[in-house]
Amino acid sequence: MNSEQPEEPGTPQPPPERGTPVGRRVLLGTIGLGALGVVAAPALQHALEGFLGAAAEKDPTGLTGLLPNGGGFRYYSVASSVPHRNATNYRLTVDGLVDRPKTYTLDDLRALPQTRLVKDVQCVTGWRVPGTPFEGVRLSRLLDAAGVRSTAGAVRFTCFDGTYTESLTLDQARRSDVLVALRMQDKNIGHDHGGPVRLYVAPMYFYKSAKWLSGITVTEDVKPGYWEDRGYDVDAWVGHSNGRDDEPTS
Ligand SMILES: Nc1nc2c(c(=O)[nH]1)N[C@H]1C(S)=C(S)[C@@H](COP(=O)(O)O)O[C@H]1N2
Ligand SMILES: [Mo]
Repeated sequence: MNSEQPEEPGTPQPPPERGTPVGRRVLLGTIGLGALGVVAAPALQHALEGFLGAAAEKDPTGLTGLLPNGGGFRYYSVASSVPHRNATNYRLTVDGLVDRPKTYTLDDLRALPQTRLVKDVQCVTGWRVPGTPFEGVRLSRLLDAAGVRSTAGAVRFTCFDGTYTESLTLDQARRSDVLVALRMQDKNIGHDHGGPVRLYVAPMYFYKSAKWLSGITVTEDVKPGYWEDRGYDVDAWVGHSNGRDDEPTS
């Protein structure tokens, strides 16, 4: 557990802009005190997420301690508490419109060929962490192993936090830069970052990269995920402004 990261955010809060500390005055000036106490518009809600957990411990106003952790990542969870899973009790199910549904253990996933990608991570709220390595099993490999039926058009992801969901079209899910990730920043993914296994959708905003991944269900159509139900784009392509968001050739 990284002590720099908040663990269980309660009320959401605004992130600093790209690693710049945001002072209390700026915060209040931007959104107004009233917005802190209620659930705001979806976009603001997301912009505000993941903040009070740590700050509240440090300051009763909940308005200080806005600094991102050293690596530039913020801790995000829409669930207030998430169970821990490890090599003993972690399971990933692949089911739905497939010929061979399967349940993987962590060791099963580790035994499969691993792909490593190093790209920028970008949250839709503006923060970015450049050149972050992710490593894991290509989602396309798990889909091929399951035998996707011809009627299928999409993939739905569920999480053992019991709340978060995401989805991709089948074409998106089959891209070579979409991983069922076991490692991030060249370490096994820790609990706070969605370990032991999270989705990593390299070319899309980071909200697509569902943490604590526990289910992959092949479906007919895309069913919008948690944030998408709250107003976010289902097709969450990151702008190509960094010139590094294209699909890798290898
Ligand atoms: N299960 C789950 N996955 C999630 C989220 C979440 O709240 N719950 N937040 C998303 C968002 S908005 C972002 S920016 C990233 C944050 O990942 P991190 O906590 O590793 O920085 O996770 C994404 N995946
Ligand atoms: Mo995000």
